[in-house]
Amino acid sequence: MAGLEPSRSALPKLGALVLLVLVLIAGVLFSRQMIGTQRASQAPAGALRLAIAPLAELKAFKPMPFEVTVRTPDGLPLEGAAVRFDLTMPDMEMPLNRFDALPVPGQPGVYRGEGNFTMGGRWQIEATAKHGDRSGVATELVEISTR
Ligand SMILES: [Cu+2]
Repeated sequence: MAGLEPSRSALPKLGALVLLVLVLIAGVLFSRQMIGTQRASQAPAGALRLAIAPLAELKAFKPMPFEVTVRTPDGLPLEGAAVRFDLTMPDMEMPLNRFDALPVPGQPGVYRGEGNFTMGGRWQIEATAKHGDRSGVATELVEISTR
């Protein structure tokens, strides 16, 4: 009948579908490790643009170094901003988990701080920058392993 494929072609199609799904899953997992790198362009007009980058594999119960790049609305690296991080859990109340990020010498617009995920689970990393009357924020959701 017209429109029906011979059965022998179904297997390669299934294989291609499985491969596609695997590639998509790998992409999602990889993007979790690469969080924050593409968020700067989503900032509202006039706001500072922030891009968060973890500097280590994210885990609970150990000091985690974070980096954030702060840019002006025009995209220029911004020095002299007051920058801090807040780690929160979307699914429960947690004690305030806030730390400052300090400028990295020789890297204009780059700030680093160190924080601690105090349990495993779903966390939000939020970085806030203020400079004069301008401010900006970036957030990332991550799943934190305890192992
Ligand atoms: Cu919690």
